[in-house]
Amino acid sequence: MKKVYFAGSIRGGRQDETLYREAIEYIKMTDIVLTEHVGDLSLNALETTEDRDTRIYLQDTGWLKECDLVIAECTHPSLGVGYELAYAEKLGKPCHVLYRPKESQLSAMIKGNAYFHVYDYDSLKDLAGILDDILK
Ligand code: 6IA
Repeated sequence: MKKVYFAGSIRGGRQDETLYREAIEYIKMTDIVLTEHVGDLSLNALETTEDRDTRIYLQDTGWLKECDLVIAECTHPSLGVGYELAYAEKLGKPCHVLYRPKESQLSAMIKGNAYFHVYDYDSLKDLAGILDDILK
């Protein structure tokens, strides 16, 4: 079983929360997701204390070192997800980026970087096939 770091917007906005959760549940049928909180409907993204944020940073960068691959949903832009992708690239982890071109334009810093495997899709129903390809 592969260890997957699933990245999705938290403080950048939770519009895609349900989709993240569905993707995470799908991945968990065959593999391990280190970052289940990204799809957690009870997450209060606005709550913050300095201590908690330090713990989150240390925990997430630890998981990036531990994971076998990163899957990032980037339709809804997030500073944290962009940072995680750059961090994972420096660690040499395979990075797979999902986004829906009808709803947003992917940053050139991601789309223009040949290191990232970018997958366009239309809706949730297309995700299973893409995730199967990534995880096989
Ligand atoms: O800038 P953003 O918040 O949108 O960044 C989202 C990315 O950063 C996600 O892919 C996460 O891996 C990571 N991240 C951001 N916030 C958290 C977090 N907050 N916990 C874990 N990872 C995070 C907990 C909030 C708390 C009130 C329960």
